[in-house]
Amino acid sequence: MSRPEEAPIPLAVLEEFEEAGPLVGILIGSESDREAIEPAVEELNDRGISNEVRVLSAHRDPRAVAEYGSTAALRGVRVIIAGAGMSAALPGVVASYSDLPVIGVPLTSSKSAAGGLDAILAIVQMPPGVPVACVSLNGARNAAILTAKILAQGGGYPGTPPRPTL
Ligand code: RP5
Repeated sequence: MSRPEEAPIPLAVLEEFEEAGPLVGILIGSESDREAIEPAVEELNDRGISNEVRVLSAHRDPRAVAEYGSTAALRGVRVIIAGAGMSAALPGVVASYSDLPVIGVPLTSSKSAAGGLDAILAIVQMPPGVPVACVSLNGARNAAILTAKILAQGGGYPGTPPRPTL
């Protein structure tokens, strides 16, 4: 798959979307993950970085995850944060459909048999060729800070502090 900056996006494709997407897509595997991912939303909002939260389950609704991953870059999304608990396939699955950097957030779940270690292992053990970054357990805020650092490279984002001149 070619990267968006290498392949100009045909106008007809862009016209399919009603409006441009935000810079950051935040995915969670369940509505029960919403509270745990909220620190990422707050951190991005504090930094003035546009974002959206979507509840998409890699296991319960894989087609929707595929569609999101396949179209996110075309909508203008530049980083995807994906939080999930238990058998946390969401970050890896969305990464398999997108060339955007994906930051996984392993989350604890009251249903977890391993207190969150299951989610950590699911996210960090991606096969070679399909990288997913992984922050700490329930590290939603760190995921947002890492996202801001990624966005600050290259063109940056609105309000990015100027780079120091050496
Ligand atoms: C995972 O299973 C979700 O990310 C969530 O952390 C966990 C439990 O989901 P629910 O059964 O509460 O919807 O897929």
